[in-house]
Amino acid sequence: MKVIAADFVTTAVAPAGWPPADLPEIAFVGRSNVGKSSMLNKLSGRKGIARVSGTPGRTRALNFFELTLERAATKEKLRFCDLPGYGFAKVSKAERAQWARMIEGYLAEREPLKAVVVIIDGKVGPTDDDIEMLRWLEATGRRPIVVATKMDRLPKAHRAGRLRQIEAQLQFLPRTLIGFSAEEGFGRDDVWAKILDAAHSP
Ligand SMILES: Nc1nc2c(ncn2[C@@H]2O[C@H](COP(=O)(O)OP(=O)(O)OP(=O)(O)O)[C@@H](O)[C@H]2O)c(=O)[nH]1
Ligand SMILES: [Mg+2]
Repeated sequence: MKVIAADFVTTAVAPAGWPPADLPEIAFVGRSNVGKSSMLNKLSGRKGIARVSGTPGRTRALNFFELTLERAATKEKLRFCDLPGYGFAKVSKAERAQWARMIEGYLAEREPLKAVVVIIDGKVGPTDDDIEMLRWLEATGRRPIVVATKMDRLPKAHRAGRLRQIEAQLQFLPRTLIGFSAEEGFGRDDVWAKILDAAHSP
């Protein structure tokens, strides 16, 4: 599978700004600064398509990207949505509530949304916010693809054990956890396999 094109489409703060519902869509959610934009860049094979910030809480709107893939000589398109990070402490309660409305509104209502990639920090492990998000997705019937990122921050010999440990913490989810690193590039094929699986499901 090759990504032959990846382009930023639009930014939206309200449903009126969402692109037309004409392509399978995959959303990326996670704690602020967890590495959502970096993962999106890595999956796209484009360095700067989604902005990577050193300042947590920079992405404050929904950002949509369109990708064209080539597999076995056939082309297909899908769309990614990079969501604002949750759990960022340095914002007012009102602002946080507004973010929650924007994110939950999209996740609950977006018709072509096929899967939600929930990104967890592999070193930190699942936070209360992560668990709340996963339970909320289960309750709304959305399919989560759970990925532990920044795995490069752990010594190689500890990585597999750490993944099993996080899986045990997420026992309420009947899913396998994927280990990922935007820095080292591993996990990319596993995440893509899950994304394509979801994109092709009815
Ligand atoms: N070591 C390491 N650092 C990473 C990895 N992924 C992201 N980072 C770093 O983590 C920081 C945040 O990355 P972003 O991709 O901007 O995170 P985000 O979740 O999009 O952040 P917000 O949009 O602000 O919520 C940056 O300094 C990245 O370089 C990774 O796999 N390994
Ligand atoms: Mg971001």
